[in-house]
Amino acid sequence: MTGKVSIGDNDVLLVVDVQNDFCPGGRLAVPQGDEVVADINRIAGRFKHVVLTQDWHPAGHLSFASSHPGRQPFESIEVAYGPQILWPDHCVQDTPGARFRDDLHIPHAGLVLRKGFRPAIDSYSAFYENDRTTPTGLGGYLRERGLARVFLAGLALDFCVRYSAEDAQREGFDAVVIEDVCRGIDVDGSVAATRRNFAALGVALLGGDDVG
Ligand code: VGL
Ligand code: ZN
Repeated sequence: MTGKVSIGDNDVLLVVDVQNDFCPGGRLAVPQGDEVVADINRIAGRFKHVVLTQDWHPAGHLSFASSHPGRQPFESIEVAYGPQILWPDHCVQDTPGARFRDDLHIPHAGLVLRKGFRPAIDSYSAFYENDRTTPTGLGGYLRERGLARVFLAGLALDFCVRYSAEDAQREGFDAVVIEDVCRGIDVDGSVAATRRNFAALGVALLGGDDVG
């Protein structure tokens, strides 16, 4: 997708996990994660409909390496629903790291969707948890609101943005990732895998300057 895209009443901006722990100084810092905040604020101003997602784990969450003695962050293990990457403790409910960045300023956002709050299931996608069957309810919300095209921005490109965009597309929405307002973690080639999957599924990529 190139050139100016005009944003209308059936479009929604999904702002993914712009939280302290995913920015420099945080527990699971995404390199340059803080750089996207000002641009996201600006782009959000173009949208009538904005949804914020918030990674929101209980202490001792299954996705934390610290919950698995002898395991290290960024290793992968098998859990009940399949492979799961282990992370440093991050976005623990009601801690400063789980808060949105102070400079994120989108007062007109209509929904804050929390995810990853079940102790034994991680959730990268804003639509389905990592067991790939537990819905968050976001699909129903968007459909009921008549929102058809889902633009995505935020952190991390290769995890929560990726899985949210893929699920949006699979659920029959048109997913558009605004690539320059995302940053990736890149675990074992996950950024390259993200680009391959976007191409295979028809997830569109766009620059922030193209959002008119
Ligand atoms: C995320 C890893 C673990 C993300 C969340 O927001 O991309 N990544 N939890
Ligand atoms: Zn998480």
